[in-house]
Amino acid sequence: MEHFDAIIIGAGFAGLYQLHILRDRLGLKVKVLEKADGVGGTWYWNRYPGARCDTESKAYSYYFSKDLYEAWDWSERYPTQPEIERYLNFVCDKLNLRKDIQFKSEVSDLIYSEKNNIWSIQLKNGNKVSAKYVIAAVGCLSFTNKPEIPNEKIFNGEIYHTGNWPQKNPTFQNKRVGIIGTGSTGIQVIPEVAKIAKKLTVFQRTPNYSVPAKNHKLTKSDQLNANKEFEKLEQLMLHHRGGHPWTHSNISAKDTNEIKRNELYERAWENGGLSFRDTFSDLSINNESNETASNFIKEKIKNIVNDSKTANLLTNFDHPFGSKRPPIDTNYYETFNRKNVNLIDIRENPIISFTKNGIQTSNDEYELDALILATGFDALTGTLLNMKIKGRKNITLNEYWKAGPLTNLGLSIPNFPNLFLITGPGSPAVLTNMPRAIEQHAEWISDCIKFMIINENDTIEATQLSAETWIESVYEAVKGNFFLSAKHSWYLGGNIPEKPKVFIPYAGGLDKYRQICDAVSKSDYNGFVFTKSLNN
Ligand code: FAD
Ligand code: NA7
Repeated sequence: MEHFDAIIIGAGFAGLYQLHILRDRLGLKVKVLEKADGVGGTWYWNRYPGARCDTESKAYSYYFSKDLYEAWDWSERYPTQPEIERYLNFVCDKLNLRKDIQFKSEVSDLIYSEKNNIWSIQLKNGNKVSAKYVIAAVGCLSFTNKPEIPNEKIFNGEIYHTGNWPQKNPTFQNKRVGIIGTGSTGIQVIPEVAKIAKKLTVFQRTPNYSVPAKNHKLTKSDQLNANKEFEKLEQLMLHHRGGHPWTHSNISAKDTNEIKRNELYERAWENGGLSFRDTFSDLSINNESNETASNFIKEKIKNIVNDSKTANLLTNFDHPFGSKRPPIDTNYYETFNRKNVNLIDIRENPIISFTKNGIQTSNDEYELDALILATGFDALTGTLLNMKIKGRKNITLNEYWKAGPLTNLGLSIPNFPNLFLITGPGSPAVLTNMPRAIEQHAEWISDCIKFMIINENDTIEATQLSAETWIESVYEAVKGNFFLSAKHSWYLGGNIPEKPKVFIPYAGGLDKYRQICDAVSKSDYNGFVFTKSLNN
């Protein structure tokens, strides 16, 4: 069995950077194990029509090297899936990473041996390797949520999940297509499929508040500006709670007079994108303020959508603006003015089962040639728990996290020594522009391993007390935030029936979180214990 200093699981944004710094800065013997047959992670699997990043390209890039940043030019304000996949392949080749990545290698089991402080890593194909350190860079949105709809086997049509899209793009020309899901993904895929399908039926459980993306091609001068502004953008992202390149508003919506408030909303709407939610400082914590944003968006939707019944369904919100991941779109609401698009309310009339020819809801049958599930992911914990992970004293991660994930800083789990998580539960992860959170984690992990090498430590492990204290901080950070009030929210495990209903990511801000992590490393890792074997 081949032995490595470190095994990294996953070859997305996180795994690639972690490989680079452990191998090229620390000189370790490292291997990346990746289930797919290519790099990209999210941007390998999510190749549905319209797949695109909602973070602007100038911010959705690695920032650890200015040279690398300048060597790549993005073509649009928001990069498409194929362009991000190309970018990650470019990074992979530029840093000569590919030779240390083993594709088609899905990890099924991770077993820790207390006798020799080594992880044994079992692959689904039967192969095994071992390592001192394991870094799970498995992604927080990579385990698809496929709702169980009875009688799937009798359905004669095709079924696709957006998060596991076939390499060979299916064709929807002249087909009757159904889409379940109106989250960020549904909102991207619906306008694209509507353009090609004979008929599109959208099954909506919960309407979403979407803001126009205002995407556009980037000119040569936009690209040069992004390079010139590298340091400025870096600083902005460093100080923004979500790692985005803009500043926070310090104005309360409820304390701003209506004319001024609408002027600011209009400006933000025209500018487009995720920064709309930062128009005012109190949209996520004050009812009155939140309602101003909610009403503004409702009005916009009603002005765009011609049919009043459809417009009512699209604005029949049951959660405050921003309490779920706010989507951005290109022609989403406009799509419902097309003659070939039909919106069905499955909150009122739930889906009961598949039929031979389509989908049966409580009040009607819809004939379909293809069904697209844009139903999201078992977020933050799903991919980790999909592996059988056994730590000290044969404790399994599934048992240990029965009541909800317990980590110190989302980076490390008591009883699972030398196992690090990138953007794990309890870290800011999905509440951020993720490349910023990923770089911060990978660097913290690399610094920690360097510290261990210098101090000749064998193991590092979060203490039970530090993890319990940290999870209290995670709950504390979200108190009073509307995040807690959205039904079915995947931030709360609400989209997966059997999942514990706890708020999973750290909502205190990436800026503050970074300071906490830095203080921990400066204190020689307060909250962690190290061991040394007798041989040292
Ligand atoms: P991933 O990219 O998910 O990579 C994880 C890799 O681990 C995958 O390749 C997977 O195959 C592999 N893996 C998992 N389990 C195993 C196993 N057992 N064995 C071997 N390999 C395994 N973030 C933003 O910041 N802005 C956005 O606008 C944005 N849009 C998104 C849109 C979509 C449709 C999705 C799904 C996510 C989006 N995200 C966005 C989040 C996105 O996941 C992150 O930005 C980033 O790509 C995560 O990188 P990662 O390397 O951590 O994980
Ligand atoms: P989301 O945000 O989880 O959205 C999933 C959608 O699917 C949402 O509208 C759900 O309705 C719907 N859904 C999920 N399960 C069901 C069932 N069982 N029945 C009916 N409808 C269902 O996933 P996305 O992929 O859009 O976005 C996830 C992240 O990935 C996001 O950050 C993007 O950037 C990429 P609900 O709201 O739960 O009622």
